[in-house]
Amino acid sequence: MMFESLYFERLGLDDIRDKVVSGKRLAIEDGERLFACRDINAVGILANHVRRKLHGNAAYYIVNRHINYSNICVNGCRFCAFSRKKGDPLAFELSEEEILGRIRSQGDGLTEVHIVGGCHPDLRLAYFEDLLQKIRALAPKAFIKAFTAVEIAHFAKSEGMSTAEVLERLKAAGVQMLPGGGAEVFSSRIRERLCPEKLDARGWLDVVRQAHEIGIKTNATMLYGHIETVTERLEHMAALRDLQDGTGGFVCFIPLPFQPANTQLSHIPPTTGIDDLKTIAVSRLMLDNIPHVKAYWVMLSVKLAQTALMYGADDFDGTVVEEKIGHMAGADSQQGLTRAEIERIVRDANLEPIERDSLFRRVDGERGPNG
Ligand code: V47
Ligand code: SF4
Repeated sequence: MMFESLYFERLGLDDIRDKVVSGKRLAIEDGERLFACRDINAVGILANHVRRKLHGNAAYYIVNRHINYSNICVNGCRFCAFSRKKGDPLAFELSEEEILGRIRSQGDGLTEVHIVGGCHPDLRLAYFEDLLQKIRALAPKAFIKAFTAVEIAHFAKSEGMSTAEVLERLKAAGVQMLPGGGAEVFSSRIRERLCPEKLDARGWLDVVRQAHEIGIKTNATMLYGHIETVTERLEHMAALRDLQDGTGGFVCFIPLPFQPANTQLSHIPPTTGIDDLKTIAVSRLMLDNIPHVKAYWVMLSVKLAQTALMYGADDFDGTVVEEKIGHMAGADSQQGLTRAEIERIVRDANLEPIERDSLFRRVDGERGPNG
């Protein structure tokens, strides 16, 4: 049996195997050794063991729709192909009617709306409060997951308010959860080089902590595959794990492979499948207190995301419908998947597709236009 200690002993990973089997926390140095291991299946077996212990045969997905309200952004992150300055021919800003129309077109079966945009120089908090109330009225059953910690900090700055106050206002207007974007890699070395204008690591973690403290759960991402080291990836995971020990507010971790096309880093080659699988697997093993790891098919490709369900991931994200951030940077996945397509992909991995809501509670799906 592959899980026998001899196999791991030969790879010099028997102590890590023992820690994983007995549920002991892995150190950054353990993560470095897993990344250095040349046998992807050994790392995958360990991650799959944890994944199965937590979630059995289930693989989760959600009927959701992404809405990027605007790509106008005051920041200029070097890894971003999505953002534009105001006045640029490729800048866009959806009108309120366009946003509501996108939600209306999904019908009743929509479980989640995922709303994010750039740090827009003039859209005010009151505009979003009004928009959220209209979305709530239009789709009362849909969970509203909106605005990354970076957008929250941007609203606070432009309104002259504290981030805690912005979070309270948005919560009152209908925001139920924050997506995990904007975390990138916490290393200040990386942030200074790639996104110096963006909210720093401490700021990101503070906003997320405040959200957790007022009962708003969040996700957390990690953008990898550019100029970061493996240790910087692991330090990023350790910072999330530390915060999670205190708040318990993270629902899902999402490793995002960097898509280089049309960015200022287009000379960097895309990640390889082995690095993607290893990153998913090591995330599952390091983040012992975050319940879910997402294989985000938009960035990973549908085929690799399916494979990742065997390497530690338990969530396939969702129907998505329309996606700009990855696709403007060259992601060659389709725009959306139907419920039937996701179920076929999951079943073909010998797993049971479970439709979930944003907090991973089971949904007994009514068939909407996506299904
Ligand atoms: O914050 C920007 C990243 C994020 C690129 O919480 C890029 O459920 C790859 O956060 N290549 C947005 N990534 C996506 C995101 C997300 C997606 C799906 C689900 C959830 C969730 C969150 O995309 C940004 C940034 O970190 N990003 N440019 C790029 N070229
Ligand atoms: Fe703006 Fe976000 Fe793109 Fe950075 S990643 S430039 S903050 S839209």
